[in-house]
Amino acid sequence: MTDLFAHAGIGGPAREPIAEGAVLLRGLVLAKEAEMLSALDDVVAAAPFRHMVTPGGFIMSVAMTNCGAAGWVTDRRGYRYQGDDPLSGRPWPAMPAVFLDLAAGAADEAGFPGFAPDACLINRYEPGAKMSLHQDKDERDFRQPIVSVSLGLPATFQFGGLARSDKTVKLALEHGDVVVWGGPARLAFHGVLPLKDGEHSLLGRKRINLTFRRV
Ligand code: MD3
Ligand code: FE
Repeated sequence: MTDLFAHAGIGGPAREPIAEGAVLLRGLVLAKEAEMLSALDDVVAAAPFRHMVTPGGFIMSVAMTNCGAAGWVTDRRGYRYQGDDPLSGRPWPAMPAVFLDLAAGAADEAGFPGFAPDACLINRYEPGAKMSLHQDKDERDFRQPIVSVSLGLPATFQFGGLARSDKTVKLALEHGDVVVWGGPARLAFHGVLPLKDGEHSLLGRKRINLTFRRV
């Protein structure tokens, strides 16, 4: 089927290849925006954002929480996934169905049918917050993609290669964008430049990023 009319909803969302294994689905969230934001409010009410500490003792500028059977955490002991929220000692909030559907649908669209994420890391950027270049390798099976969802203020995302020293390309990620990172892109170094101040009509002075993982 042709993709010429993708923006009209014929043939599915517009797929933009970013790199081998990485596909940008611009605006994919917009149709479910209200439902997504309402589900996000529920998760954050049960498991608030917090600034975690790296094993090296630095406080992260990005505030984080999680939903799903497992959540990503860092403290002086290291990085890991765990079933309980260390703040409350209770399980992370369940993954909302609207999150699961969006992530599975995006992965399917990008050529990864049957993606069933069991963790969703939720990152909150306020002006100046950044994420240094890193790889996501705390998961067991790198054949599983990661699906990322951007909401709120736009950010400049950096995407490199399999070595930290490989050259990086910059990409603007905007409200509603979804990216599926699989295949050779799965272990690529990536990061986010310091968030520029601004005002988003729905989210105010912040950016929220959701990453769906099979851990
Ligand atoms: C490429 N988050 O949570 S999303 C992270 O915008 C993370 O908050 C960034 O990197 C953010 O780990 C970037 C895009 C992204 C997420 C995971 C990836 C790109 C990726 C995993 C592998 C390769
Ligand atoms: Fe990452």
